[in-house]
Amino acid sequence: MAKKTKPKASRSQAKGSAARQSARPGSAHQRAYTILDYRLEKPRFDLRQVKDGDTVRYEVSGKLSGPVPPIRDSKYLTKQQCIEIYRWMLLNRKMEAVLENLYKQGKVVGGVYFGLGQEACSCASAFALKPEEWLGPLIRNQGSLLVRGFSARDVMMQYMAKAGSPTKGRDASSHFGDIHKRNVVAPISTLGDLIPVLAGVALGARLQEKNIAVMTYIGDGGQSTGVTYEGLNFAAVQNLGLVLFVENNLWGYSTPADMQFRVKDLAERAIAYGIPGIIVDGTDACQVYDAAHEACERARRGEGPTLIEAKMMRMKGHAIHDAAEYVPKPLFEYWKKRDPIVRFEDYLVRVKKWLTSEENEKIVAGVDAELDADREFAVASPMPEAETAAGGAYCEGGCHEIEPKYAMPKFGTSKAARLKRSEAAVHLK
Ligand SMILES: Cc1ncc(C[n+]2csc(CCOP(=O)(O)OP(=O)(O)O)c2C)c(N)n1
Ligand SMILES: [Mg+2]
Repeated sequence: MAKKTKPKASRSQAKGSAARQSARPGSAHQRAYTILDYRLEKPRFDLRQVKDGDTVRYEVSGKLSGPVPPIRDSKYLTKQQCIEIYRWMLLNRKMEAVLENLYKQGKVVGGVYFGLGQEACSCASAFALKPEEWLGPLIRNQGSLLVRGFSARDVMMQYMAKAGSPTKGRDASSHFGDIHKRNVVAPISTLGDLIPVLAGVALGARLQEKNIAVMTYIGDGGQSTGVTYEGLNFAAVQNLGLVLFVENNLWGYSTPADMQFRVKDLAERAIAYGIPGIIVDGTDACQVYDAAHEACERARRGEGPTLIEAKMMRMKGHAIHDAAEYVPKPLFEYWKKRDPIVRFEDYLVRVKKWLTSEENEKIVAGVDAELDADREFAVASPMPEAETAAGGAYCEGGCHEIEPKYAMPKFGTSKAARLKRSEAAVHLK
């Protein structure tokens, strides 16, 4: 006789009972996790995909008319530092306007990428790093490059593939860094790949008994890649000082964020890695800085990685060729009112009175003058000589010497150091 087995619960029944268990308030089966949310406003709208004949379009509904939130006072930034970040943001935006013009004049080789609306995220995040720490920017983080010491001239010459550009005309967009002076890892186009690389930089520093902060970025689209998981998980289990900004700008090419993930906020993903997750308004430089600073301080204390989700909107298309027609107009109107530079200017001039109108005008004029000089220099500078075309793409004996910055672990003989050594042996097995 066949043995009678208890019928298994169907998938939906099992799901239902688990849901009931976790829904019981105060139940021992319920766990709570904390996601810090620094925002002063939580946008509430939904995007719907609507079929329109043979094509699809997106419609937005929800609360799009609320008042614009104020800038949140920073817990750490001084008046002077706020003004400095504001200037970087202006330079970032105005430099991109120059790039757009250079493209339209046919002077750019290839496309141009913009971080319009994301200047606070790029500039205030990179501002939290110390010079000896490391940054791995993405294509939209041209503001981060400026903060790390590249000039607008470098960026312009790079887009125009000039002989004097950071890659000497070998690349015509963002694939440049500086491993000698500015500690910038060149962006890698395969999305997510910078994360394990930056984790590796932090690991290298730890082998030198240094806890440093390393920072990189990933978009709302790119965060779905496998290597994002692998890199961040590696950083988490190794307790590496990675500060990962998830730039949720609502679009990945023409795919809305709602079609990229099912969690409410991407910061929730931090829970699965066992690391802190924080949400900031990516259009508020003070919030971005404070979250970045706290994450860098954790990193410097050897407490491991932090995931910071910065919410904002990509205010242009993916690149210059993309008019972003698929973005519903009310979304642009909503985010335009939350412009990071206009609001920061208002905060510095009218709310805090840290800048007079005259001082502000002087800053703007200074940025314009710097960009005029850089544009003139970049446009007038030569293209690479044709006969050099074959060189420099690969390392040819000495053309491109990479000196190791990090040597073998320098462990001392103290008990604490011996402990560290045995810990490292376990970590590195
Ligand atoms: C692994 C990988 N898949 C696809 C691409 C092609 N690609 C380049 S940018 C992009 C969209 C990225 O969107 P998101 O991560 O949200 O960044 P955003 O452009 O909004 O800053 C895609 C799919 C890529 N570069 N790498
Ligand atoms: Mg995106």
